[in-house]
Amino acid sequence: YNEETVARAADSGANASARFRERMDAQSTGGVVDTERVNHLASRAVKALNDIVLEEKVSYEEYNAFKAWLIRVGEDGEWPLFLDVWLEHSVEEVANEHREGSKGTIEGPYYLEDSPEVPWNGTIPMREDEPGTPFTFTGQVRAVDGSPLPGAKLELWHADDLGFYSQFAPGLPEWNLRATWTANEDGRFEIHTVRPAPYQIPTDGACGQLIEAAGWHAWRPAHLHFKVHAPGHHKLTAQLYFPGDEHLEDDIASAVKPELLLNPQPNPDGEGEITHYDFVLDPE
Ligand code: MBD
Ligand code: FE
Repeated sequence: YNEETVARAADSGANASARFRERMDAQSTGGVVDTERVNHLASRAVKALNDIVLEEKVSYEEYNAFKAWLIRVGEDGEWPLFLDVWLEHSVEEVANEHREGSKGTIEGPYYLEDSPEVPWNGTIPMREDEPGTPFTFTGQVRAVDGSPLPGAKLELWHADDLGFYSQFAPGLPEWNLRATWTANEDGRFEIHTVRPAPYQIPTDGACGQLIEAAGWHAWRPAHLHFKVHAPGHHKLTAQLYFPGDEHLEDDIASAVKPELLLNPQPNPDGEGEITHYDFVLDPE
């Protein structure tokens, strides 16, 4: 897997920017935020930055370093990464504050639509010699009233055992560790994959430069990304985490919640580990 180790920030950033632009272009565009709201939010954002400069007595040296860094974020294609790591968690909090079903969390920069469909108990696309602990994930999709949701769709995407995502790092098959399951007539699913590794955001780009300059760290705990949806219900975007992970308490993306922890056990019927987790969807 040598090639993966040469994954570069500017490549994954360019991919993330291009994929995001494609998705936005496919949706209805233009005028989605009205003038009054843009005026209000943009004015507040500009004022917040000016307040920092005045209160902190920011120097020309600091201003120019900031300006150079912002330029580099764009050049490295790291706006999706920067925004999803340091801002999306608040947007998610606002969006889902009234949900009664399962807790969600941020989507992050590496989701792709239309991953390959597999049966309700299928195996995720992976390499023949895919490294990592075999991982079985069973559960049920239900409505808040407890009724099962047959035919619910579950999209799963996650990093490999080295922390790389297909289509954002070189040398991986196109749909590696990405798939869509359809729950059976009881709303149940049985997912077969491997455990992902903890994820380090690229250290060689603008975001890595900020982390280094500020003395922060670049780690997210190992996680499985899900989107779960069924007709008449709100789509749930979630991530699930593993107990004992070093970075549960200091996720750089602030996206861990206690409800999102799995409880994997040795699999009595097979290799590796097994875990159970149910998803409860809110009505639309
Ligand atoms: C990830 O894999 C991720 O999930 C988030 C939120 C940010 C950066 C990388
Ligand atoms: Fe991720």
